[in-house]
Amino acid sequence: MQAQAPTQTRHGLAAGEAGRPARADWTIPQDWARYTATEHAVWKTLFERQSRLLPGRACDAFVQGMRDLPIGPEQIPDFERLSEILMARTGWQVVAVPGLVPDEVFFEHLANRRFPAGHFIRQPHELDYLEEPDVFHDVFGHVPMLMNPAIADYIQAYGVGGLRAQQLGVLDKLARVYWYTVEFGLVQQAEGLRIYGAGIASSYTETVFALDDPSPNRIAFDLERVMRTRYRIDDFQESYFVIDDLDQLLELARIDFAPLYARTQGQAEHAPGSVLASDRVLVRGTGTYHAAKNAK
Ligand code: HBI
Ligand code: FE
Repeated sequence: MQAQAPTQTRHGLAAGEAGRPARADWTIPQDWARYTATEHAVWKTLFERQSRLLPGRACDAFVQGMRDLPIGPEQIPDFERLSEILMARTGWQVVAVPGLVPDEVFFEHLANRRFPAGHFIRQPHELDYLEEPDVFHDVFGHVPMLMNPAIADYIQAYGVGGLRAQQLGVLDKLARVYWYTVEFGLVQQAEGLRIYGAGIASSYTETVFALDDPSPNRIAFDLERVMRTRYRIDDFQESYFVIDDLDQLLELARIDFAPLYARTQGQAEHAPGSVLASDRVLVRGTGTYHAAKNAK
């Protein structure tokens, strides 16, 4: 992904004012006092509809993290207050950025247990449409999971690994692992499949699609398989990959990916929706959602 300087007028800043990062690490002040009533109201709308949907769908760690953090319906959360709690629990901080930042800047933050969160919030007329991660996706979706020690270590390892993968020219492979875990991962709980991926947990429509719709496949997570699997950035996923428990991410954090990069480099890639003979398929999807779209 290539970061572009934001051009829209956001968070009360004049166009252009927000467009240029003042610091080399792209962080900016959150400027919490500058959020308008309208911006807090958008947060509230998103928070309330997502909170109705998530009981019985989000994993226990997400629910617990949300409970322990100062994240509520009334106001966009203050990053400094979040960081105080996170720091005590898992050593993470939340820092404000204007939107997408360059890959190496993103990895450098993660490697140092700083989570870059978009400081702006989407417009009231585009609640389900996002070009760049905003404060709702980043704080509601990602931050509760950072209270979990396994995810906390895993995301840091992704930052360290990202810098290395970039040098090796294999970032596309590693980015898929992040995509199908941190962003769109499902986890097996005693009661059934649950969401831990932030891209799902922060999306009203994908929360329902990922768990309740007959269309997508739910496949047991396999590292090499996922490294070879392309993903959709513009629509719901065709397959979701399921881990047995969050500690599986800790194992991933410890693995040396270098031999896997070498092995997968020459191998064919898999389309987002393909199901392989070697897959452990938990739910075979009907594929009807994407088939109907392709027919148009
Ligand atoms: N920047 N703010 C932000 N958030 C992201 O999730 C992000 C990013 N820059 C690059 C990036 N993600 C990805 O393309 C990398 O994970 C590969
Ligand atoms: Fe994200």
